[in-house]
Amino acid sequence: MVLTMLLRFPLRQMYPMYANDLLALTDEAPAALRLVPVPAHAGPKEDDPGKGGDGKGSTETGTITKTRPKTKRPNLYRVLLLNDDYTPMEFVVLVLQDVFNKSREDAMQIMLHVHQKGVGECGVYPYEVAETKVTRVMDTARKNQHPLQCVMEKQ
Ligand code: TYC
Repeated sequence: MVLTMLLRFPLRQMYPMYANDLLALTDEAPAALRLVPVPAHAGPKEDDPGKGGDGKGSTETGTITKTRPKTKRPNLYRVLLLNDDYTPMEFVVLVLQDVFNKSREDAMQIMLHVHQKGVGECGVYPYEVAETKVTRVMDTARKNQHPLQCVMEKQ
């Protein structure tokens, strides 16, 4: 009710074009206009002396809440292995097991797919995880003098 009074004057006079929006914030709004239903227990208790609980509702308050989940899904990136003619198959399988936590069987399948098709997906990750995996593959390939290439692309 306090809010209602505040909103009635002078805001409503100052912003007549927002009259319905202002009304929607109050507990006097028709149900269809209300942003948030004011719970029955939000007002003063009838037997609460000193708080204006005189039944006239002079200090009636309501909590206006509008919860909106702020979770954002991260952009995802595919990490891809490229085929070449020189990197040993066994090395690729070990990299897939070590960097991408693949089972021996899955690693073998991915390696053969890349060997036959030219490119294959090792996994899909948020940006920084994907970047770290690409770096690990490239570093270990270079240290072992293999030309194996690993790239990431936005999904
Ligand atoms: N083509 C390689 C060979 O025949 C094997 C290989 C597989 C290399 C996958 C790279 O990403 C790769 N030794």
